[in-house]
Amino acid sequence: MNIKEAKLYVKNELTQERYNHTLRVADVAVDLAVKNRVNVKHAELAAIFHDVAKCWDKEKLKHWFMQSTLPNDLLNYHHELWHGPVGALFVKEKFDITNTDILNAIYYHTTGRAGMSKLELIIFVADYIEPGRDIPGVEDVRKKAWESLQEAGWMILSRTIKHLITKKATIHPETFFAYNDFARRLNRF
Ligand code: DGI
Ligand code: FE
Ligand code: FE
Repeated sequence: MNIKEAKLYVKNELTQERYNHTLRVADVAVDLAVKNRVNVKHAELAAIFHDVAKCWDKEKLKHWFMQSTLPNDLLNYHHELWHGPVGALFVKEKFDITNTDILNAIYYHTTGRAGMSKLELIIFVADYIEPGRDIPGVEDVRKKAWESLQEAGWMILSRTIKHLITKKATIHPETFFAYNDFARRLNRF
């Protein structure tokens, strides 16, 4: 699967707006990969596919959970959390993408997890800071991302957790595990 074919495929799967977001995430991911000496092709491919299942309807996403070994506990959380795991399984089956780092970057791009690889973190950060994002305070995260991916990851997780609390939303355990992992790595006890 080359980059051109991947782009063409997701263009047909996504709305124009979501496709444009995907291209911006890919641009940022490539720059972060160069800076952090991560395989650029892997970063670009993971970025292009990260939201491949974003525009699927809830029933179709749910169906993928039911007929696979994806953990069913995710179905007890907001459906926003389903498109990463389903997308990872989808590209593995449809395009025979077997690189586990790429698959994990897609799988965990919404919740994060403890022990994220550099590639996983790049996709997680690029998704949050891409230039089309208009999240309050995103400018600080953008600046930090070029200094330290880990600090940027910590900032995103702490902001997302705060945001979810203000909305009285459930928070997936992986998000807390990711937060704690970064807090420990950054010596914040
Ligand atoms: O798919 P994108 O919009 O590009 O970005 P994303 O996959 O990071 O999804 C972001 C959404 O997911 C945002 O509305 C916040 C939500 N979210 C992230 N972590 C959690 C979460 N929602 C819940 N309920 N719990 C989480 O742990
Ligand atoms: Fe997403
Ligand atoms: Fe995204």
